[in-house]
Amino acid sequence: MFIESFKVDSPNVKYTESEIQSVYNYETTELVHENRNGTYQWIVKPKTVKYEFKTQTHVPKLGVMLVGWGGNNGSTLTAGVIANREGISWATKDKVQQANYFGSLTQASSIRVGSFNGEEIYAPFKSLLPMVNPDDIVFGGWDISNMNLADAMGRAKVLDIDLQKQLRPYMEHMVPLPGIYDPDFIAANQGSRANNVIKGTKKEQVQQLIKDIREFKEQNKVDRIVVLWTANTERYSNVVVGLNDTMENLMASVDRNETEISPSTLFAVACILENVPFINGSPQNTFVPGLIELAIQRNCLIGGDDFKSGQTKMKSVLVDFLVGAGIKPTSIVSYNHLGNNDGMNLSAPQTFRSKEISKSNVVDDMVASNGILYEPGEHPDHVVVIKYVPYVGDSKRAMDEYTSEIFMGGKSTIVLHNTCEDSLLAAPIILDLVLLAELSTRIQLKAEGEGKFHTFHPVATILSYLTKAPLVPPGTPVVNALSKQRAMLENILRACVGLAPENNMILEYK
Ligand code: NAI
Ligand code: DG6
Repeated sequence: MFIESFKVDSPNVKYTESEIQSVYNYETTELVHENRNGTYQWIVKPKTVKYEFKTQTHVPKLGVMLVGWGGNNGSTLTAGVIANREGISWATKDKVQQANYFGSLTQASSIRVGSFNGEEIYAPFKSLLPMVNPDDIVFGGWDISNMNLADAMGRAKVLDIDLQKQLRPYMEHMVPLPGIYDPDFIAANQGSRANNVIKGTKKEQVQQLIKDIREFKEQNKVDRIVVLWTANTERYSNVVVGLNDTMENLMASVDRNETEISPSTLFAVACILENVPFINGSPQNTFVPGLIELAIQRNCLIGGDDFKSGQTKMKSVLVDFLVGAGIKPTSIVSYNHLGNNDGMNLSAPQTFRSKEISKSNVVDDMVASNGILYEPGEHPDHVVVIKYVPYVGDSKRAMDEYTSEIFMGGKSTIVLHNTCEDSLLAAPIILDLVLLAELSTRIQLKAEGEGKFHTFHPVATILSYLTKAPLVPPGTPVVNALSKQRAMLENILRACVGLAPENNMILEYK
């Protein structure tokens, strides 16, 4: 059975006019490796830590500023949200299609609330805590191409033409602000697009971005802004001692107009200085150590890297399943071709390398979790290939081959083929990222023994489910397995309303 909403009735939960307060017992373990009776043993001690959470329930009017607004993802997301808001439907050759938010965890997935008369009861994911309604988001942003969003939607060739015609009047007046174009960081083939750029030194560019953010906030009367990078993939920046390794060095490098500071890092600097959450949807190392330090020092949310949309999402399910089943993946080959502007940009070796890195590390934690299958340091062969084929446009073709060792020396090979518009996968993920980033800034917590409430760590691991290479605070383990990432997110939100984590034990029926 599906219910639309629910309220928790518990001595541990209080709904006030402005907050939901919860007291939560976090059941965890403490490990020690100690000498007992002459031999070293691992001792596991279950422990309970009492946490308090408080979540502001007032939902702000949210502005979302996309870097790369006029790209395929930016224009598709903007169009999709307008279509939902306006209740637009359009004719396809199959049927009359209604706008929807399919593919969005927050808008189109559900959580189990409990059992009632022997039936499982589910509710929308978004009913867990008050979240911004996507229909209410005000979109804006930057692009190095000055094309208005209606034309950009046409250039992207993602949405059905009947839908595009209906959306044009809403999007023609939307024109991106000038972006930061640095040909050293993206492919040379993007040069012809760059007709809308901020001039000046890097320091002046950061100042301009800050001005843009302030003006957008003022003009649109929004309470809160989230900025998300969905612009072209950049090459990796060199991380150099004295250049970008510390907060001071990074800021001094911006002042000195150092060439190795990338446009995406400049956007992130501007956001952090303005205390605006910044999310990186592309694979490059925007978050150089000095930038992470700046975000931590200013307690400003940052999240990334690289949307986890198709092939990698499958990988983080399939390899988790295989390794979890005691099967040993030994070779993973992921090939894809696509013909959109992203594909064209990735056809240059330096930008491809950024993508190759973020797509390649996604099975590390699963491999490390099973010492029966893998020796320390052993990894499956893992190859990633991307080819640019203009004709297929945004309709990416992804082929994967997983070879595994099974029982008694047997081999099992699984082959997957997926054809799908890339931007229709990415757009709902962008939506989730901005909605969850905004929500997480309204949550505060305190463990027993801690004097004061504080926000989550500014490096937002809570967003891991949505990214290929989750950015984590220094010294924190990276979790790539999709089911664990989802459970982490859902269970933290459940804790905020005093609900136990979903443990799937269903003891009441045993
Ligand atoms: P796109 O090439 O259509 O759009 C990128 C836009 O960014 C372009 O309009 C370009 O003019 C603009 N741009 C480039 N540099 C800029 C800058 N410095 N400042 C402002 N604007 C700038 O690409 P698409 O398909 O929208 O993808 C965007 C990013 O998302 C890419 O980096 C891609 O690798 C990443 N991504 C996409 C996924 C998908 O499923 N579509 C999944 C994972 C990541
Ligand atoms: C070529 O692979 C284009 C890329 O931008 C991908 O579409 C994107 O990284 C999505 O990757 P995945 O592995 O999640 O499908």
